[in-house]
Amino acid sequence: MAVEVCVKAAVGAPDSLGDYLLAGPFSQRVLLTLEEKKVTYEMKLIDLSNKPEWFLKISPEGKVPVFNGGDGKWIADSDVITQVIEEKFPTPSLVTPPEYASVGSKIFPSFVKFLKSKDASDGSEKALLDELQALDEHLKAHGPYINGENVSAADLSLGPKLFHLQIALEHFKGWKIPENLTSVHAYTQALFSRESFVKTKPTKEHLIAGWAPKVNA
Ligand SMILES: N[C@@H](CCC(=O)N[C@@H](CS)C(=O)NCC(=O)O)C(=O)O
Repeated sequence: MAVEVCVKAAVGAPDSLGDYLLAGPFSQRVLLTLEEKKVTYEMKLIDLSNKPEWFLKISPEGKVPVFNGGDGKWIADSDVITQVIEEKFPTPSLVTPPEYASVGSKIFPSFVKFLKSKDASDGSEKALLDELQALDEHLKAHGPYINGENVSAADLSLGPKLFHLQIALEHFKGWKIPENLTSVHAYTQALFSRESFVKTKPTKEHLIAGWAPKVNA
C-alpha cells in the first residue's frame, strides 16, 4: 500500500486538486519531511469546512494532517507523524538534538496572538519580537539552520510557520520582521528556497484567504 497523507485544502478551492491548493503549516511540515527524505506519497486534500465521511473515519477528531505509512494505520498530529516518518525512513536523518528541538516553538502562538490582536498596547507585538530575537541569537551562534549546516526536523516545523507569519502579518498589519534580525532573514530565505519548500508551499492568496476569517473574527 502507498504512503498517504491527508492535508488541509485551501479555502475556496476544495474541489480542484494540485499542490498549489495546499494550506496549513502542520500539513506542509509533514509533506516537507517526506520530500526531504524523497519518499513517494499520495496526497489527499481535505476541505475542512465540509469533511467527508471517509475522512472522519480515519481522523475521528476531524484534524489534518493524518498520515498512513503504507500499513493502513492512520496517525494524527504532526509531532507524532514526523517521528513515525523518521523511524520508517531514517535516511537522511532529520533528527534535531533534544537541546535544540524547541528552538522557535513559541513563535507560532505569539504570531497568532499578535495577528488577532486589536489592542496595540497588549504586549503581543513585543512578545513576538522577543521570540524572533531569541531565534536570531540562536541562529547567529549555531546556524545557518537550527542544528547547524544541515536542515532538521525543527526547521521543517518552524519554516511553514514563519512563512505564514511573514505573509499574514504583512498583509493584515503591514508588519515585517525587523531588518536587524539578519540571521532570521537569511534563515527564511534559505528554507523558503529549498526545492521541498517551493513544491509544498501554499500560494499567498490561499494563505491570506485561510487567515482572513480568524483575523476578522
Ligand atoms: N497539533 C496538531 C494540529 C493540527 C491542526 O490544528 N490542524 C487544524 C488545521 S491547521 C485542523 O485540522 N483543524 C480542524 C478544523 O479546522 O476543523 C498537529 O501538529 O498536527
